[in-house]
Amino acid sequence: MTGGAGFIGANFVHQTLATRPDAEITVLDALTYAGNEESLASVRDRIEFVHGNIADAPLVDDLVQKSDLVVHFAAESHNDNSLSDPWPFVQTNVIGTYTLLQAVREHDVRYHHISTDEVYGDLELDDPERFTEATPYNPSSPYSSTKASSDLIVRAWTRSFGVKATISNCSNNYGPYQHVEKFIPRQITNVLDGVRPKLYGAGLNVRDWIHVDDHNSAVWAIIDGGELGQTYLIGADGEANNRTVVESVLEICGKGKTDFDFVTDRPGHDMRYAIDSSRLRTELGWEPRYRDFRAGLEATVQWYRDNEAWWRPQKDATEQAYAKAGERTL
Ligand code: NAD
Ligand code: TDX
Repeated sequence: MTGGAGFIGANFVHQTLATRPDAEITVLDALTYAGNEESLASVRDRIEFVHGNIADAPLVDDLVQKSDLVVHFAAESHNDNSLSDPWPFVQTNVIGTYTLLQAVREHDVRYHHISTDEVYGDLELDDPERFTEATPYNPSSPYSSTKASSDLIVRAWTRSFGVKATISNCSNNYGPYQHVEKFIPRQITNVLDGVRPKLYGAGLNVRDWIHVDDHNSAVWAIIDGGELGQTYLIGADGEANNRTVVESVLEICGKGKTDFDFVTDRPGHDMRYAIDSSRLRTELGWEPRYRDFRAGLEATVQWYRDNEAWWRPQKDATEQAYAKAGERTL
């Protein structure tokens, strides 16, 4: 697998070792600013860790040759960073995925591609429709456009070269080991530091939250039972606007519900994402385990309270990057 030192990938390693003790896992990860070996420290002797880049074709070819399944999580994953500097997104998300596809094609290895609902663009707040597997691609940001590009490469390699691939497009994840640049960990750690949370624009943008363990159980359902060449949307009916999420974090931490600031909006900020995951549920029988977002959020706040040593080293640099990008209180 790729990207095992990142947020979702590290949780995938832990879940897989817990539920499939016979699995032999090799992690390929470049340990960018977003990768953290500490996330794998407790299982380090149960996996093979390779420090390397998914765009390194000879390395990828060698590792793929020795594998019977490739699950591709590695990516540049943060929209705000993609607005400051899109190049690493093209390099990793497009060229990196191309490199993996060439290797699985060469060695006829089963491949699962992890992607995002952001490839579909956004919805109006009052749109009765949600994203389905048939929704046309319409990405807004450098991040989502490079993820869309990677999905299209997978589809083309499947059709033209018979690569044995499936794709999943998931909504916003939350849970342990998420980098403090992302919305929920950023606000939790701000509140723990006595800093007011920061809402972009009017705070009305809606995200469809899913616990990372539910994302990963869906990935396994698709690997086990998904039809080759097909795409599955992953979501847990968790729509909430950003202001509601911040109010919940403040409440959980014993602060006033209005103790937040509005800051400069993200350029091109997608208004709403919403997933219809009927296909995954009816065809593969998958169901989320975390149905109570508030309870999942409470557990996540507790995880960041208990694991300051994990996130503290990234916190100052992350906030400095936001300040340098011009974020200011409205
Ligand atoms: P992350 O940024 O936390 O982790 C990315 C990992 O990939 C890091 O460990 C990093 O070191 C590694 N990486 C980056 N570039 C690399 C390269 N060139 N070679 C090797 N390793 C490299 O990301 P995440 O939030 O865990 O997302 C994982 C995947 O899930 C991504 O493909 C993302 O698009 C997708 N996704 C994320 C979400 C979400 O809410 N976070 C939702 C849907 C889909
Ligand atoms: O400080 C903040 N204040 C704020 O209001 C930050 C960091 C974000 N936001 C808003 C922007 C979004 O509406 O919160 C929402 C969530 O923001 P992010 O955590 O940056 O996530 P998003 O842009 O929605 O993308 C995420 O979900 C889809 C992941 O980062 C992607 O990797 C995934 O594909």
